[in-house]
Amino acid sequence: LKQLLSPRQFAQAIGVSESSIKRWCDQGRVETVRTAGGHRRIPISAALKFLRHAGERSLVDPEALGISGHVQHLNRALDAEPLFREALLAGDETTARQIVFELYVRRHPIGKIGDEVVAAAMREIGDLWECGTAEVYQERLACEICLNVFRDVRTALPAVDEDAPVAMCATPGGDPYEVAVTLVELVLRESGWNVIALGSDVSLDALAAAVQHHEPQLVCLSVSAIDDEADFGRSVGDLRAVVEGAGGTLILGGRAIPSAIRRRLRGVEVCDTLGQLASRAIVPV
Ligand code: B12
Repeated sequence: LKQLLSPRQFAQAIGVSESSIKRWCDQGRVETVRTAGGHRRIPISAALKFLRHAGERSLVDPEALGISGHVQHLNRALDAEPLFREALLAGDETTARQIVFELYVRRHPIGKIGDEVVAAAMREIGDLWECGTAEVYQERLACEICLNVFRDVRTALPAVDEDAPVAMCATPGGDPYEVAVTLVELVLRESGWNVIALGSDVSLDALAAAVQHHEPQLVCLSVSAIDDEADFGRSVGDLRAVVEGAGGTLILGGRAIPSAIRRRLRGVEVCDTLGQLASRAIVPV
């Protein structure tokens, strides 16, 4: 991706005249910085924000933004999964980033990108590792690439309102799975929550303390690994009491939640996918 665009490059990308872009820059419709010589430049994050959020304009020439070549015609998120997986396995962060941003500017919700592209690709990579076709380092590199790309997506999201309600997310103690919880963070940010992201491997006691301090209206726990199911069930029950006591709702999700464990979590809300989370986690007005 190019980091700074000239008005001409951005005009080419979205198929309007350069003078329209300059006008929008001056009206503040497109965030603009100035070079030392006084020329307008549009940060890539501002260009992506505009494309994704400013109504009817769409990307007609991705190459003008540095989104190029083979990922140019991805209209369905599912088409992107094999390309994304290949990029991860090859350690090709540039292509992985281009794919995610291509989908992002085509207005695919982050939850959908997470469910249909990232999780699907990582599941395949896990299977390849299990049967000895992929090396451990490829799996680790794939995670790092995802996390780097997500960091860039976060900077492209519009700023949340200062008075937006607070949501919190984490994985429980002993759960090292960062990719899923980072996607949860992005989905909540995209929905307009003011997110306090505590990351991975947070003991439920530590999380309860954070809840008491910040009183979030929503707490999302991403659960990919559980040591002791009975113990986990009890701790989640305690956490739920703390969250509800502070006026919030607890939502659980993640690969380790299905079946057996659900029965121990009676009354705790569970979502299976990020898409479900996005429709459930509407910011209260
Ligand atoms: C990456 C990875 C790791 C990395 C994680 C690194 C990191 N920084 O995150 C590391 C190296 C830590 C790791 C370790 C291990 N792993 Co591992 N790992 C994976 C892998 C390849 C991808 C996981 C991932 O990030 N997926 C991407 C996310 C986005 O997808 P997701 O988890 O499916 O999440 C989706 C939903 O569950 C949901 N969701 C998730 N959280 C939430 C939360 C909310 C609120 C909501 C609404 C929804 C939601 O939305 C997501 C998008 O759809 C999986 C393969 C797989 N099938 O998942 C194996 C896999 C899970 N690992 C496996 C194994 C065996 C291990 C180890 C035991 C290996 C070892 N011998 O050391 C250890 C155990 C670690 C532990 N303490 O549990 C096995 C598990 C087998 C089993 N039946 O349990 C798998 C399935 C690989 C395989 N095919 O064999 N692993």
